[in-house]
Amino acid sequence: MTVPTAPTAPTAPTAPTASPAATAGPAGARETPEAVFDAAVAADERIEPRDWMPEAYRASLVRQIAQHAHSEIIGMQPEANWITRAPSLRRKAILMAKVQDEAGHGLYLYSAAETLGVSRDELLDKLHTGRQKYSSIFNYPTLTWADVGAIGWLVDGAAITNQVPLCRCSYGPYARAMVRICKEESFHQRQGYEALLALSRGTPEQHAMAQDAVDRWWWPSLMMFGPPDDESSHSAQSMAWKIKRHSNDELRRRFVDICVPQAEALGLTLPDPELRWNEERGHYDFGAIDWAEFREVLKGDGPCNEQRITQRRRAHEDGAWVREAAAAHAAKHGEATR
Ligand code: BYC
Repeated sequence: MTVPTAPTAPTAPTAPTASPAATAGPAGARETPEAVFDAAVAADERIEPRDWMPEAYRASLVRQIAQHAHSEIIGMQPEANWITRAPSLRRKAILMAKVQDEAGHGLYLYSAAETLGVSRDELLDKLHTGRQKYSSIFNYPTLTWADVGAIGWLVDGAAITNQVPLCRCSYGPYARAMVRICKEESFHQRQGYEALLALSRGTPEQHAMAQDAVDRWWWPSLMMFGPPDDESSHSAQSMAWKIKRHSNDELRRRFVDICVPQAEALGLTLPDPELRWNEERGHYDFGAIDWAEFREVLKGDGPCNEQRITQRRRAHEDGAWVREAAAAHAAKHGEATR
């Protein structure tokens, strides 16, 4: 049986950049920077760091990119929990590579945010003091080895569905970072699927372990796409600016449609008795999401919120000497080459 294909990342679009503060319009009339920005967005051109941009556009990008970067580095924790207990050398090597990839994604994204005039230190401080969010999904525990497979299949699968359109985001540095991230996420999704398939086809105990993991990760994965469209405060503006290309509900529907046949191929059941194909809509109908649970997790009251942020602060403190050593080395190197 072939492993169902994960959505693949498109190659990097090569749209021209928005012209910096061009002032002459077609009839020679002077154009405001805002008009130049609006025209670039309308023409699907890229906005680059030195281009004029509305302050609200900049702030919204910082908010989204920072939340995204924080999710990548906090997301290392639930999976790292299983590195020392991976069932074979092969599984351990794959998992270590995956967790390292997530750190890399964090780095690309913090770098993209820095092009908007914020520093990484400032963003990390906001994460550590609860002033910026990270994805709700990482506040759930990884109780068994099968959770590593379920995260790869469902969490990385949801991430790809959400992030492939971000490769076409109007802000150049974010869009370009997403191209590479999506390629790596596709590999992560495949490894999760393959690990779950091995369990599903294993002993009855292994099959039950895979099913239990899917039962626990399915609904939180659907919450990753954010609140329903009528409660999404940022969607309309972000879509007008072409930061987001699709609404939260649209991407969630797309993800469900992708997962149903994959679950069938895995021999596992998605924990939703209301899941059925709707011929008229051309999509699967699915049951109601527990938005009260989502709000609790966002408020900080999910099963692992406290553990995740405590561990993150500790890792940051433990890494202080590395940052100091790197800064000292850079200063010395700078002096030597002056
Ligand atoms: N969790 O108006 P809305 C990964 C917040 S990394 C927490 O719809 P927007 C991976 C939202 O921020 C996965 N908070 O917002 C890593 C906003 O709050 P603020 C992360 C959420 O921005 C390692 C408020 O709710 N992916 O996959 O239009 C290993 C209202 O929401 C969540 C990204 O970050 C949530 N689930 O849409 C494996 C992708 N949902 O800021 C895998 C980039 C919403 O007003 N981000 N909120 O305080 C996005 O695409 C969009 O920001 C979202 C939300 C779709 C997430």
